[in-house]
Amino acid sequence: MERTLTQNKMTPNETDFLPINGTDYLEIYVGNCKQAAHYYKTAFGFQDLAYAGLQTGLKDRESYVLVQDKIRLVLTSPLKSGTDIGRHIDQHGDGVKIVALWVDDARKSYEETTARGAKSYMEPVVEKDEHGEVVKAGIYTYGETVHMFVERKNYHGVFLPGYVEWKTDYQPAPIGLKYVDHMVGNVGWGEMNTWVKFYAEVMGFSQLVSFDDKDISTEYTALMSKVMSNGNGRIKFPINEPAEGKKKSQIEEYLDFYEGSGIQHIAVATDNIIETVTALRDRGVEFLRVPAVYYEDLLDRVGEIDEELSPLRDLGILVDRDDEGYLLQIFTKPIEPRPTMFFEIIQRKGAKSFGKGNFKALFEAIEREQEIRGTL
Ligand code: TYF
Ligand code: FE
Repeated sequence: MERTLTQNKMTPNETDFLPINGTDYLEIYVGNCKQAAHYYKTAFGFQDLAYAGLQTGLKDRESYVLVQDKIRLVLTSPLKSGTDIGRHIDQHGDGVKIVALWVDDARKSYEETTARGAKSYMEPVVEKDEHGEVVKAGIYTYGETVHMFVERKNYHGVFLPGYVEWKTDYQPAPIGLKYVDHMVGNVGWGEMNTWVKFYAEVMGFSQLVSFDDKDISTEYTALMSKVMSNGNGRIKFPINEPAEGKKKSQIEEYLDFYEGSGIQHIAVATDNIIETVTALRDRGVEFLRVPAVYYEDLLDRVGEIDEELSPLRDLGILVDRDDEGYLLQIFTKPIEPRPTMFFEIIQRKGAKSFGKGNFKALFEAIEREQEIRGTL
């Protein structure tokens, strides 16, 4: 059963101890950031923004920063052996290390959360260059994943102090990705409520929705999921835990291959999913497919929608409706050799939920992929 709970509603004299303006950037540790940057530009339409590495005096790592509307991606690789980045990649493969949150007061964010039990990743530091000043501080969440608080006082540089502008002649067109809608974490057996409690008590988030294994168990796979959201609703973090099923849950498969808890999918919003997905497919991005029968009774299930059925069917876009409207969504296949991280493309037309009506068809599509991989 889907339970939609109320959003954080604070009484006038109660204040959010961790106000967050939005997602600041996502940093992915990758084996080859130069090639990864090419992939995110070519396939996903990201644009050059900033660089740090040998040319800026760094000796141990290199980062390329890409942008598309409000989304900033930092791709980082080590330049030598024995770094924590290299160790992270060795254990997890390419994966999201940092989910940075844009705040007005990074020191206070750090103090409030560590006082409530957050494990420190980085004490507050002031970073400066000729373009101004930024305060950063970080705490750990599940696995080795980090939340960095970024306070951009009066910073006018391209990204952060230490980065220089990066602009090349190769600049494929953007494909309409707008902002990070939600980011999903997979956590180990029995850990979901620990992390729900972490987001509630340490970060002041509240629970939006929960699904249990009865909602979303298919023939083989099973999982539980709870969605945590911050006060203004700009940050939404669903958390999945595997549940016992007939065969290996897709969440368990992730945990085995990632060798721990971590980010499972990044959902990015578009205003025109048909155009965005058409462009992504043209550029070689592979998506999960549901069987054609999904579209036979789609309009009976979701009612009237603005889009024509045939492009949705041709592209494999899924549709779901809730009390407030509907949403369109589609999922890429994993984007690295390990079956771990993938992207979701989502267009919301009023709906605030996560596509519960699609879970069965979607999870069965994931199972078909697991079967092909031989990991089911
Ligand atoms: O974020 C969500 O909840 C949806 C559905 O392994 C979902 O995108 C949940 C779990 C999963 C894949 C998609
Ligand atoms: Fe999602």
